[in-house]
Amino acid sequence: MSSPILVTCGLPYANGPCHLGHLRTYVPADIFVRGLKKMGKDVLFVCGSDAHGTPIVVNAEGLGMTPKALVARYHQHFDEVFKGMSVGFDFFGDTDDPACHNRTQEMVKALTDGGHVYPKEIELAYCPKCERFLPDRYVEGECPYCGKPARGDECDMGCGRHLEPGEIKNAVCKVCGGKAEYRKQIHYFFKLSEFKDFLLSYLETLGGTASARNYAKEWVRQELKDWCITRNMAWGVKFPGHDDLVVYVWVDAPIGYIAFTEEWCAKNGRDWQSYWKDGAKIIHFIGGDIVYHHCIFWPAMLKGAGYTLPSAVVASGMLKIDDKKFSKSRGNVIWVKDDYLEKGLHPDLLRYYLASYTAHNKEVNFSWKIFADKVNTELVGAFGNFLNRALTFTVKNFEGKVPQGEIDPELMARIEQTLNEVATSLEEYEFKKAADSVMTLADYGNIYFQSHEPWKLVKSDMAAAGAVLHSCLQIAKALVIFMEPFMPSKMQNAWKQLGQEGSVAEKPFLEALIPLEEGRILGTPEILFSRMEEASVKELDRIFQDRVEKAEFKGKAEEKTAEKKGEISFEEF
Ligand code: B3M
Ligand code: ZN
Repeated sequence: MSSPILVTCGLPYANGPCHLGHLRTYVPADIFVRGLKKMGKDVLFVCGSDAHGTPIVVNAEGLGMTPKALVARYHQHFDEVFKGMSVGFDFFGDTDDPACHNRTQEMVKALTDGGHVYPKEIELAYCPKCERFLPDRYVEGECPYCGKPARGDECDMGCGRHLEPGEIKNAVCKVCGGKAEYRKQIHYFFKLSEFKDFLLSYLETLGGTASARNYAKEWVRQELKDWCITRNMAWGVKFPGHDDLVVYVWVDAPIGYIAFTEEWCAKNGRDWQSYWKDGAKIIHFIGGDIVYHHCIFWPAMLKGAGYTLPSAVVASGMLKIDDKKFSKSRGNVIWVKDDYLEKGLHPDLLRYYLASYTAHNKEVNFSWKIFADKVNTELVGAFGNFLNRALTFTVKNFEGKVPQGEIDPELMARIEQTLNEVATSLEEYEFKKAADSVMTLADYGNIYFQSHEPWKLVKSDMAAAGAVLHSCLQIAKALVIFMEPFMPSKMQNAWKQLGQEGSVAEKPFLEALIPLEEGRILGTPEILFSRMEEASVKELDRIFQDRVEKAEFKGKAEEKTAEKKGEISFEEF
């Protein structure tokens, strides 16, 4: 087998439920991994909950829970939703696992020993009333660069910059709302500025989406400040030698990728170093908003500590709902569990939508109306229709067996062409292109069936009719194999209908070129995709619109109270 490939997905904060925006990254990554397996690659797919950081601590405090309990709750939630959506991680860990604590401390020590970390006194926001320092999201104020309202660690409503501790102006304590003061403290810094030349040449070789690479290059060319990697908190990974400090969450979060690999390897008799020390292919799938961390901080840390560098960073475009910016506080959100899975909707329909709507690095717009249109035209009208026609016709006219007769060589060539397109597109992270190629083959199948008029041939030339159906069923077989990465459970059902054994997930793409065995008994044809009726689309949309209206109402009321108190209102986190 070829050298191992590790695919990871950005770690969800175990802080709130899974929404459609999350799936924009996880579903294509899963499709990619399934595709690689079909190309015979040795691939490992890991992810886990991001357990640390101030958002979790602040939220847990607000809920009267420990951070650990909050993390456990959402860890389980994400695990269930991923399973429900057929996102099949080999390992789904948690950055509070001992493996992650150990690996983080080892790496921080290696960076320190290598002279890449130094202490420095800085002025930090401190709340005199709460008697504590205010790291990251504990503090809100103004962005020093653009003046917009910002959080302690990022200018989320303005210029989007990452903010270093102490940079925020007019700091206010998020817990008590009081004005913060600035106090001196020793913190530890990673000498990111030393990695400028390394990063500039590394980014030239980095694979994945061009948008991620170019964005990162721009930042590196402009400014590269040293990075404060410690925080005054109890929850997190202790900074070696300083029990009052933990490392910044963006240090241990990506180290989770290594820790999860170690945990999986320990259980499966593999050597984690073959992934992280010996130059395996490491591919990170992330949301477009965390490119900075994955293309700048992370490779510099890996380089400094002597680990394998990622070979690709694949950043997904954002998600809009009803053409409006995704926003939890504005109610412009679709919750995967409540609004989708628990409404009895099949995961594969949404997987198909997310992958085939547009290119991976572009913005996806979701609406229930478009969802229903895509299901009804593409899945019911084209794909499902072809499969069902080929199968029911054979069952009716050929005693439910694969008919005898030569498979049309032109059609076989067409299948081979699709195979090449699908494999190449997947390798280039062009998921829409891959899905479109499969759908084009389904259209070809429909036209082939229609133009060869087997319903006439069965009356005049049974042998010719047999050859047509054998050919059509061969297309059906290919379609099912090619579509499996996108719609795994629907395709498993179709595989059975074709009278095939085993799991279609385990069949390589090349199997599509093996002729269906004549005389093989087919399964019972079933409708694979059902139409989405207008009434149910309206009902789903009503639930969504109600939420938006409620949020608008609540937002207006809050704005009024904020105005009265003279406060600035912030988007929740
Ligand atoms: N937990 C989520 C985000 O910022 C964050 C990702 C960590 S990946 C190492 O999108
Ligand atoms: Zn700003």
